Amino acid sequence: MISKKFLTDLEIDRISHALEDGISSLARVMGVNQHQIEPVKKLSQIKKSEFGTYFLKYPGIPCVVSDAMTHWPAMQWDFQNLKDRFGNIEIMVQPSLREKENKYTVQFRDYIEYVLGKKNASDLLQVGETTIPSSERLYGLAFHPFSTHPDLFNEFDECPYFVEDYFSGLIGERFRTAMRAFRHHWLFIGPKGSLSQFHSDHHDVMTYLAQIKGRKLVLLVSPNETEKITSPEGPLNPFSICMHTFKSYKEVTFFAAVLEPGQMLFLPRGWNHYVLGLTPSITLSKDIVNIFNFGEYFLNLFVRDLPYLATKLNHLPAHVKKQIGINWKIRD
Ligand SMILES: O=C(O)CCC(=O)C(=O)O
Ligand SMILES: [Fe+2]
Repeated sequence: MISKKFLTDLEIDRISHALEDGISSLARVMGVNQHQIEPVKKLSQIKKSEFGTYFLKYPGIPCVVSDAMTHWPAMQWDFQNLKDRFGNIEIMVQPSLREKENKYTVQFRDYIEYVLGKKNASDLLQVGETTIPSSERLYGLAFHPFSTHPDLFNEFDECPYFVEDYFSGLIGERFRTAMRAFRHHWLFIGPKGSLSQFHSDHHDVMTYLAQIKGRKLVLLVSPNETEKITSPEGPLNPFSICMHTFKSYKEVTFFAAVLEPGQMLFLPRGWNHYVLGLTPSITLSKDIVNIFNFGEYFLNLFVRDLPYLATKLNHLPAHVKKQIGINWKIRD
């Protein structure tokens, strides 16, 4: 069994190699029983009217959809043309999703060279910044070119054909501006070994992960089993299971899939996901809200997390605030 959070290239190759024997071969590498690994359902030609009832009713069933992105201009994105488009932008990179510390600002152009293995982490960072251990990968997961390049919205579907989405379905320019300002779109660009540790998405949104380039391993755990993969020290790392901290890991079912370009993973609300880049990759992700999660989303964001929401609105650019009619400011 592999024993660290960040995996070396060799360890990732070992996982890729095991995957050639099928998804259940992961059990061997993870040190769990074969029956604990289930393949994620693969779907196409989905009827919207049936999808909600069968796949989204809590706790829902995650799935990989193979025919939602074929017509997207975004399928043409690659490392080179994104570098040509956004080379001068500065982006924030960090070792792993939800990592609070160790965030670094780097030039997008240099970061792409790093993603492709042509630069080391130390070449990327400014003089004076601490050197990072060579096992850690820097992940460009806060890259958000959409506000400065709204033309990007014409290159993919904000709402895939098989699902309802209030963010894109409700009409009105003001509403759309507000929703886009909220940042419900995410572009993840990362090297081989990029890591998003087990987490579920903010405020109970549902999410799609659209794979544009490269391959990723995804492991999913139902919201009903969250406590089995959670400890005060952090989430379970499926490739370094610590018996003491996670007594019940032998009871967890891991839904697993390898995401290939053109495939879209759809996650109902609350599903825990662990995502490992098997190669350099580009993934586009979008939050979805509809009748199946609106209640929880509303309670989370507008009731429980109201101070966060107010602060976020307070910090929107002045022209956006004006456009959507925010006439107030938070007092110091
Ligand atoms: O692709 C990844 O590394 C993680 C993506 C993710 O967690 C999300 O979009 O919600
Ligand atoms: Fe996520």
